[in-house]
Amino acid sequence: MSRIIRVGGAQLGALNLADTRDVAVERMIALLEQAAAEGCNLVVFPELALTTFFPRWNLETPEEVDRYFETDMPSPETQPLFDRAKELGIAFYLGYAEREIEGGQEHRFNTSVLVNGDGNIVGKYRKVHLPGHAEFDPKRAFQHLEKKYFEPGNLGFPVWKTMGGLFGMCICNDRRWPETYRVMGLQGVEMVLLGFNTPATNSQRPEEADDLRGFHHDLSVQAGAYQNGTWVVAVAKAGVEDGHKLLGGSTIVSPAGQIVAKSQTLDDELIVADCDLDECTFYKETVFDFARHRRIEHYGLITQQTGVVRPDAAE
Ligand code: ING
Repeated sequence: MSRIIRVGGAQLGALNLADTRDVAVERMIALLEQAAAEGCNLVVFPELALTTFFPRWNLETPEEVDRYFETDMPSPETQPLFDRAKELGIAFYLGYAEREIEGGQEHRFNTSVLVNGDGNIVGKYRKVHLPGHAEFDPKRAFQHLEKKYFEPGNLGFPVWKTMGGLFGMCICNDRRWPETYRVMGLQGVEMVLLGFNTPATNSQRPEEADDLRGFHHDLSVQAGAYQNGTWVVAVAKAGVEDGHKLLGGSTIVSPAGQIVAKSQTLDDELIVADCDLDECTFYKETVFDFARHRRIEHYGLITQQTGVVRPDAAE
């Protein structure tokens, strides 16, 4: 028995400040058409796929910030994407900046939605791990102000039963934290979908080689996949946006932790893999049979404290 999902990773190349949402949507529909032609059932788009990676800029006024946010999803600009995906019967993951107004309160999240082949939103996720800093930092080569523009996600790490399997979502920096995958792994997740926008250089260590960034990306998603017996699909917004380079390396990883597809360019590029969800079962029933092997009586520190507490100096 096999439950094969043909997955398309729809990597986007650069979106500059001057690029409108219509440009982004047009390029995403072209990738969707290509995915349909290659028989994909599911397509994963990047994090913040509708605009340039704006957290690299120090935006001063709410009006400047809100230009990058969506108050509705689908919005008028993204409706054509939803319509075309429904016509093609293709499910998709889309990352975007969400502005929620509830009871007179405004909240801003770095969000993704999972849309099924009928065009219905079956799940929403809000990025939990926000990297970078909350105030303009003149010492950095460029800014990474996600802590200024977004609140930490408040939806946890849900897993949804859809498309004949168990699917979860996360976003970019989440993929570096083992807790992300393990919370979904404890819900039996079989495929984790994520988009990312990763600066190719380290704003605090410009001399860091950018292949190290690629190594850390692969390490994170391969470990997450293997240690939880799940597929991981990680898709970049890549390329040079207004002079700032974003990492490529969109990747599809099997439950064995092996990379089965990887992008080769920094442009719009579709990677495709046939992912058999039944490949998860062996790992979930042997080496990572959590019920048989985990010893939670020893894991308390993981949720009892946030930062490091070092033991007192030995007597
Ligand atoms: N970007 C980066 C990421 O986690 C980063 C930020 C890069 C943090 C490298 C630490 C090291 O891939 C986003 N958008 O989270």
